[in-house]
Amino acid sequence: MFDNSFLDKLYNRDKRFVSRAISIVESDQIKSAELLNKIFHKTGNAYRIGITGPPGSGKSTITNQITKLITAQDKSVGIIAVDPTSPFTGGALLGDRVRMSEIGTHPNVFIRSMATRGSLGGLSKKAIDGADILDAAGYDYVIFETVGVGQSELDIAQAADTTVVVLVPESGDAVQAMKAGLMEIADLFVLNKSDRPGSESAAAALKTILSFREHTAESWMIPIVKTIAAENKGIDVVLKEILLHQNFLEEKNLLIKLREKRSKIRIKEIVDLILQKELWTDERIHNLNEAIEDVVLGNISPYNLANKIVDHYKTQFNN
Ligand SMILES: Nc1nc2c(ncn2[C@@H]2O[C@H](COP(=O)(O)OP(=O)(O)O)[C@@H](O)[C@H]2O)c(=O)[nH]1
Ligand SMILES: [Mg+2]
Repeated sequence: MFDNSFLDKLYNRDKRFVSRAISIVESDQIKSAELLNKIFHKTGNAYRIGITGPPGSGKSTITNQITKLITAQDKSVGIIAVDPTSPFTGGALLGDRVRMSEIGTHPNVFIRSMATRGSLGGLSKKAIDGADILDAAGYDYVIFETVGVGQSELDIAQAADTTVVVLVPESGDAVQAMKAGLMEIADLFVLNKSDRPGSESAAAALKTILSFREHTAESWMIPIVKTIAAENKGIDVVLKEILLHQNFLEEKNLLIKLREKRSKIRIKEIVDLILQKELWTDERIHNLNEAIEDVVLGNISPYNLANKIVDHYKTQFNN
C-alpha cells in the first residue's frame, strides 16, 4: 500500500506526502498501523517540545517565534496544534492567522492542526502517531501545541521531551495550573504577557510553589522565563532553556529513560485497543444487549455477566 516512492517522498519532507501520511493516522486505523510499522525505523531523531497552557496565554505566538528562531538556524520544525482556539485551526483573529501562515509556508516548517472534537481518547494517540510521521519525515523538532485542560491534552504534553507551560500574570493562574496538573508536567515555565501588571508577583508565586517541590543536586531546576511574546521579547531565552533541558536529559542519560517510559505506556494502550476490538464483536455486543434486562431485574450481577462475556472470549482460543 505504501510503496517506496510514497515513503521516499515522505522521508524527503515532501509536504503533500507528509500531510497525506498524517491524514492516514488520523482516519484509518488499519492503514495507520501499517504505515507506522514501515516508518518506525526512521523515528527517534526529532526532539519533541510540548507547549501547553490556558487558552489565550500566548502558546501560538510563542510557537510561531520559536519556530522562526529554529529555522533561522537551518533546522526544520513540524508542528501539531491541538487547540480549538488556535490560529492554526482558523479560530482566531486575522492577524494571528496571518502570522501563522507566514511560518507555514516556510519550506522547513510543517503545520497540522487536530481538532478536539470527536473521540477525545483517541486524540492523544493521533497526535503522538502524527509526531512519529513528522519525526520519520526528518523534522529536527516536533512541537505539540495543546490547551492545558483535560487529560487528553496532558497526555499529549507528556509525549514531549521538554514540556513548556505558558501562564499569564492574571491572578490565580499559577494556582489554576497546579489544579489542572500542569505543575507536574512542566520542565519550564513561561510567564507570558509580562507587559501586564502583576507579572512580578505572579513570578514570585510560581517560584514559591516550585520551591515546595522535592529536588536533589541531580534534578533539573525548573526555570521561569518572563516573556512578552507579542513583542518577541524573551523567546530566545525560552529556546535556550529548552535546549539546556535537552542537554540535561541527554547528559544524564534520562532522555532514553523518558522515551522508554513513554513507549511502555503507548504499547499498553495499543494492546488495550487491540483486545477491546477483538473482544467486542457483534456477537458479544448482542449477548450483552440480550442479557442486560436480567441485570436490571437482579437475576444476574454485572460482574457475573462481565465474566461470562470474558469467558466467551477466552473459549475462542481454547477451541
Ligand atoms: N499583551 C500581550 N498580548 C499578547 C502577548 N503574547 C500574545 N499576546 C496576544 O494574546 C492573544 C492570544 O495569543 P495566542 O498566541 O493565540 O494564544 P494561545 O491561545 O495560547 O495560542 C493574541 O491576540 C496575542 O497577540 C504578550 O506578551 N502581551
Ligand atoms: Mg493557540
